[in-house]
Amino acid sequence: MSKHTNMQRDVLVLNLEEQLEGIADEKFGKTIKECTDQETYYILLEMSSRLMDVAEVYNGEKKVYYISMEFLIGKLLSNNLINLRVYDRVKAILEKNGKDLSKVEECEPEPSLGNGGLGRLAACFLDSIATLGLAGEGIGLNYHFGLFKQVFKDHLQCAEKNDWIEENSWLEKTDTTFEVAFGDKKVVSRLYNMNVVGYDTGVNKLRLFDIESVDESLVKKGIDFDKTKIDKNLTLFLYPDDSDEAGNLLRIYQEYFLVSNAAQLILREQKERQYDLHELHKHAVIQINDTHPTMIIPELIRILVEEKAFNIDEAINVVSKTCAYTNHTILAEALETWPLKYLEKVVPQLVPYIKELDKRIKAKYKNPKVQIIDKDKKVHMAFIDIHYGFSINGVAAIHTDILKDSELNDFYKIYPEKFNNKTNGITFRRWLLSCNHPLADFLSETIGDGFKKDANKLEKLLEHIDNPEVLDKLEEIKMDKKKELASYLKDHENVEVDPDSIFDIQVKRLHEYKRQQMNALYIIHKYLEIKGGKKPVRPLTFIFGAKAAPAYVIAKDIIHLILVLQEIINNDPDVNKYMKVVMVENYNVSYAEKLIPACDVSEQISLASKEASGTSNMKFMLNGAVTLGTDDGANVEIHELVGDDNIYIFGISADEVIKHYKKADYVSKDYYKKSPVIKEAVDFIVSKECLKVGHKENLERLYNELLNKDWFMTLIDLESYIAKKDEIFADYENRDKWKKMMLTNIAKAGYFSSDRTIAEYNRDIWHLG
Ligand code: NTF
Repeated sequence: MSKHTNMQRDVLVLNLEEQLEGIADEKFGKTIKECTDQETYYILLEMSSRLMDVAEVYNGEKKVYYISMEFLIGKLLSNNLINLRVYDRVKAILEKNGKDLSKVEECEPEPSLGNGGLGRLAACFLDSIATLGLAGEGIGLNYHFGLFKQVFKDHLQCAEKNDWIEENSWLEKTDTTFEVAFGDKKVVSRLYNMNVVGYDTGVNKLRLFDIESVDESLVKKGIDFDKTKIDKNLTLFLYPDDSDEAGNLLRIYQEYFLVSNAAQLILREQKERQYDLHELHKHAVIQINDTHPTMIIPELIRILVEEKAFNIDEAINVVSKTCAYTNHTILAEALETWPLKYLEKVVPQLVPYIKELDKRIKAKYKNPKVQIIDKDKKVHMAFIDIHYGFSINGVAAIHTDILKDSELNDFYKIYPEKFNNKTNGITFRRWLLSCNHPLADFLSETIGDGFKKDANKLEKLLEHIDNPEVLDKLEEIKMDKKKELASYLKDHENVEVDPDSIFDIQVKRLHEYKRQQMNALYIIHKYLEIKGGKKPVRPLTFIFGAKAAPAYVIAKDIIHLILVLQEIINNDPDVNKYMKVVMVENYNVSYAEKLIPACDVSEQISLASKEASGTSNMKFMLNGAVTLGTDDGANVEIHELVGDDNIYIFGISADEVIKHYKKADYVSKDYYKKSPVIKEAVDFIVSKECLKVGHKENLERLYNELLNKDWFMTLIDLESYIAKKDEIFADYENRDKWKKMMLTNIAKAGYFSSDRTIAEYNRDIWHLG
């Protein structure tokens, strides 16, 4: 930070109280004491932006552009105050004036500009890029409605629109506008900026593009809207329903809108700084977050050829040296393949370039599996990234190995040097300092606050593994967080849970591969056991948070089942003393911040090989939960770090799963027939009890799916899951052992700081100065 800006900041911070009073007076003609929580929120917004205005802006010779359709930033107030290093002072000043900062935080609307892990990762990365003092920015879209708001009616998920943009917000409208031309229409974009503050460092920007002509009145019932009116709906929603052609086309319009704006922004900056575009790769690196922004490659090539007088070879060469791709999944349905005819309609100007890129590959390689345009005239977006980018990374060690050895093996054989792993990470500012103040404070007292800048210092905690005071304090902090959550659940979900029970939590998008249905089958099993007279030693609380894609029928059926179980179990006087089920409504980042610190058992139970990494597993561990999981994604690395004694692993291995898929020999009914325990649990889905509360159609469909398809092999792992879960619950009673496991998990979580991940991206891919 330069001396000059440092001084300006010092002046502001020294007079923080005066500053705040000044803003209160200017804005509302009141003192802080007289302001409402809402007004206080606006005052803090203004104060933060003054502090950000005097912070350093990074501008190195080379910059990373992290392009993503999603930035799941969550609320920003608390995080920004922490990163600006004024949180404690602000809190104290508010307290003096009779205000509670956590109440003020509640006034902030949550921007839900992402679906789950992929979008949240992008937000963590921006925090770490700024914290490490790297020049970088995020480029995304300013959706008016984020991921839908989930409401439960009649035990079913309903989707409602989820707005967040207010007059006064972290968004700053700029004068930058670009023209974006599609095949059949043109729109004019508008750039909005959001500051991204690093922890005790400078500020970067998140660039969000919008169109002025968005018409929010297009939304009719729930989240239904006319998908064909592109000039009015382009940035209306995150992920339109893509189950039909109009939804798919809108998605391509959105993706091209993103990359066209990104390309114009990047090239404008190169021009302003008088860089030679032949050396683009020396000044810019573009990280393509999953395949969604892949069209940046043909778009840049097109602009260089058509507007900057490059010949095609030069253009391909420089763009290929500038773009890097991150793969976040091996699930076929998430790997985008667009019918060429869709691209011809939306972006005809790119089609000749995509064909040229494809032609060059076809000339070189006969293997149909590596060709960009396949025989059905579908364009494999990931293949563009792999052939015409310089780096491809997976997001956890096992995931990258699976990419190399099976999913993308044909490519790995061609370009072994391009493949690399970058195990995901999370920002400790949000997922510890902000969401768990008591734990962060206690850690500072015990091991010093070095861990805030260097997460590996958390390991120092291990020195205290035999210190009963430290262990008891960890337990006490956990208990306080459980009490807070219990009271929140009472107010918001109208469910009473016992803070003395074990909090077993599974929060993540609803997907069959993540196997919430397996957790539900365990709950049924436990319920039947209790009914049969076998009581657990300690009550159990099973908490879920999950949204299902509105077009994903079975996922919605699984939510239905969980809500039906919640109703039956919580109202059964024989059972509700011993167990409760809570499916929280509208799980989002803010909810995660309440659930994660209160968790005892972290459910990470995906079918091995299917969860690329997972990131909630890291957040739970950091907050002292113990993982119950399969050897999948980053669980594998957690397992290696904490050792067998501090994690509960079950289920078949990724290799076995892959073998089953190759041979297509998994028959779920065999497992059902073989095991009375499995049969009993599965049959309960269509039992009289369930049918009385729930809907026949949904429950029968789910039952049949499990019996006849079960694509993600729930039944193969169910028995070992039940056994492991019983074991972890029994071990919870060995309090000394459990507290030590908590401590070990916290101490070993340092590796999963996104600062480490970003340092690796920079070292191996970006090479920023
Ligand atoms: C997700 N991918 C993966 O499913 C998670 O395992 C991973 O932690 C996150 O990405 C972040 O890397 C997706 O959401 C997508 F879109 F690729 F399917």
